[in-house]
Amino acid sequence: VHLLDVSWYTESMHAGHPVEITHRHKLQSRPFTEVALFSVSSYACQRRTTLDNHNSNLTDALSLLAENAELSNEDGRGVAFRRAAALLKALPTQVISMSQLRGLPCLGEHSLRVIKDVLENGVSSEVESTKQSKRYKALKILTGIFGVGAKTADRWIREGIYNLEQLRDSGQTLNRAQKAGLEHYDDLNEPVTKAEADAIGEIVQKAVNSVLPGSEVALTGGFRRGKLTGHDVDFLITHPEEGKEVGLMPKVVAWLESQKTTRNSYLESKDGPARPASNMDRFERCFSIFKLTKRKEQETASHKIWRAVRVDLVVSPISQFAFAVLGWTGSKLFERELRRWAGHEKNMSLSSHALFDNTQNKYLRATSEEEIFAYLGLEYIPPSERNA
Ligand code: DCT
Ligand code: MG
Repeated sequence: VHLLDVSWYTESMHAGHPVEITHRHKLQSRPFTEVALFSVSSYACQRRTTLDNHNSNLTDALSLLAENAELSNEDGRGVAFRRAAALLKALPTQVISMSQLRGLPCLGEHSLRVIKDVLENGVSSEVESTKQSKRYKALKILTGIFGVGAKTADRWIREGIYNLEQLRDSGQTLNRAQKAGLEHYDDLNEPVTKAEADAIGEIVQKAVNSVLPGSEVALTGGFRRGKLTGHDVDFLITHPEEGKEVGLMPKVVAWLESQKTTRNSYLESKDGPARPASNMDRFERCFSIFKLTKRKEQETASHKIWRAVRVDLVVSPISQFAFAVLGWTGSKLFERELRRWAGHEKNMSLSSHALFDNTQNKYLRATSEEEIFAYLGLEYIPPSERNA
């Protein structure tokens, strides 16, 4: 495995930010029982959430219900479950009794019901019935296709399509991304490892250096937060001289495509699935499928010597780079909470491009994530503690 030469990234990951225990954790001793009480901030961006989750039995249940809500276009419900799960991820110990949760924020009635069920019965009946439901199973299978979102999957289900075989037989017209998604279905649903992410990082670095020397590549997304696997690999590209990055993406894509006969990669999709709404769509962004050569020991019985991996490339001008790094590092909930904090508590608007102070009526410039947290009046949270 080759290591990526992205020194600024390594620096910011190892800059020695102290890991503080922010959750005051009291143990109340009573006869025969010990109940831990927690005090936790209500915004996820005020908390330190590592990958060390002591309540995965509860967070798995809530995350599944969140996913089901999101796939059913019930975003409000989805966020409520996500917030509840994120709060539990930030607790320093395992919850064993409902009484420990008294007074905690983010836990709505519905989430508390699910938690109670899991604590008392080991599983949540709602989660179990959701998992078994024909609709949920179909939504999972169909949205597992690159380029297929909840809306498309829902339409197909209403037309009686519940699995890949039925989709193939249905004669539905698929766009280019969806065709690729179907073709590489198994590969793309296989988690990407850190080693594979690093190997892809090297390819991206090479591509970028070839078309514009001096450009910088930063790993973002889950891998920057220290995750060991992901559903894709996210990169942010910039150049230290403002303006040099203009038009960079098509050149990088062309370079990657030109290498298709070599060991590395070809870009399957330049435009990918529907562009995301919201503040994410102004970047030069590229969803792609890389063809990653497997190492000898990874070759399977099928003797396939490569696998498909989803890669997300974003180009940012250097003046916006700190905001882009912050915005693309995630987690999704952490980002959502940062924007909510900015708006509700600070009268500011945060995006992956900029921070606007509505009170002073001006943009606030920043060259580091630390500065942005400072503007927002938040304690700096390093990437490894943004796993909300
Ligand atoms: N992002 C966001 N809001 C979205 C989508 C993405 O803020 N609706 C940001 C945060 C994470 C980053 O973009 C990359 O997105 P994903 O790859 O979907 O997330 P991830 O944390 O990298 O998850 P995974 O490890 O599964 O790739
Ligand atoms: Mg990712």
